[in-house]
Amino acid sequence: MPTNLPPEYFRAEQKFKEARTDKEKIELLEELIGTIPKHKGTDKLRAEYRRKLSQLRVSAQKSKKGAKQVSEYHIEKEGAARIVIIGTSNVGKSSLVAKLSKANPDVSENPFTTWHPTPGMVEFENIQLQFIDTPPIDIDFFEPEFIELLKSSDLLLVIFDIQGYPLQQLDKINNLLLVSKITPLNNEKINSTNQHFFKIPILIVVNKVENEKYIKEYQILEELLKDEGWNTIPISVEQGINLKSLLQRIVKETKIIRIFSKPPGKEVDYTKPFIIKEGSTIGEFALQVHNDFYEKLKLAKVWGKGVFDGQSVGKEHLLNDGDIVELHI
Ligand SMILES: Nc1nc2c(ncn2[C@@H]2O[C@H](COP(=O)(O)OP(=O)(O)O)[C@@H](O)[C@H]2O)c(=O)[nH]1
Ligand SMILES: [Mg+2]
Repeated sequence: MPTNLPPEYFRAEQKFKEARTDKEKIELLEELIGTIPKHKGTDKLRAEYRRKLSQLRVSAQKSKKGAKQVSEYHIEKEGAARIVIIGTSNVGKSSLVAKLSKANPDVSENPFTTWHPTPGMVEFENIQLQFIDTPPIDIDFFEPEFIELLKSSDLLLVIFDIQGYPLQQLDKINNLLLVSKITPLNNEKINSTNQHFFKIPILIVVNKVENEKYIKEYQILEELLKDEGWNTIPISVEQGINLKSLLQRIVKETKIIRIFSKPPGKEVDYTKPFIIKEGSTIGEFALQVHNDFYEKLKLAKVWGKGVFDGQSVGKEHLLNDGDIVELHI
C-alpha cells in the first residue's frame, strides 16, 4: 500500500467495499481510481484497480444480456411467509419447489443447474407461502445479495440428501451460517448468543428417504443431528412422502397463525384467514383488520381453543391458530 494516499481515497475505498451490484461497483471503482494521486509510488495500485475495473465491466456486460439492472436476488415479498431453500447441489431443492408450487425451476441430474433464485408460491390450508429456490452452496464465496436473501426469510429450509453425503452437506451448511452470521432461532444448543448474529428459524429436511436402507440411514442421521439440537424431518419429493407434514412443520416454525373473522350477525369467512404472528392478541388482530378498530373496539367474541364458544374477551386476550373472532366496535 503506497503511503501518502489522501483521505478521499479511504472514503472512496470504504464505499466501494460496500457496493452491491456490478453497476454500483463500477461507478465507485471509477471514483476510487480518481482519488489516487498520479505518481510512481501509486502506479501498481492504479494498475491493479484498472484491471479490476475491466473485469467488472466484462462481467456486467455478460450478465446484462436481458438488460436486467436489478439484482436477481431482489425478490418482492409475497404471501404470509418467505421460505428460502438452501442446500448443496442435487439434493432436490428445485424438485421440491416445483412439486409444491406452480413455479418451474430447472430440475436435473446435472449438478449446479439452478443458478438463479426462483420464487414459487405454495398454498397450504389457505396460507400463501413464498418459497425461493437458490443456487447450490458447494462454493467458497457467497454473493452478499445471496446472504441478504437468506436474512430476509422467515424460515430457512435446509435440504439434505440421504443418498448423498449428509455429513459433508452439514459442514457446508454450518459454514454458510457462520459466514452469513445467521444462527438458528429454534436450536437451543447452537443458538449463538452473539448479538450480531441474525436469528432465523431453520428446519432441516432430509430428502430421498424412500426405502428401508435409507430409512435406516435417516434414523442414524436423525440421532446425530438431535445431539446437535436439530429437529429433522424425512421426505421424498419424488415419491411425495411426508410433504403435508413438511408444510405443517413449516407453518409451525414460521410462527404464523390463522384467524378467521366473523362479522357480527354474519357467517365466518373461511376462505381468507388473517395471518398473524403467534402470541398476538385481540388488539393486534383488530389493528390488522382495520386501523381504526383498535381504538374503537368495545368487545370481541372468540370461538376456538381455550375459550367457550362465543366467549367475550378483551384486547389482551391471546389468540390461537384457527380461532374465529367477532369484533364489535
Ligand atoms: N430418488 C430421488 N431423487 C430425487 C428426489 N428429489 C429429487 N430427486 C432427483 O435428484 C436430482 C437433483 O434434483 P434437483 O431438484 O435438481 O436438485 P437441486 O440441485 O438441489 O435443485 C434430480 O435428478 C431429481 O430427479 C427424491 O425424492 N428421490
Ligand atoms: Mg436446483
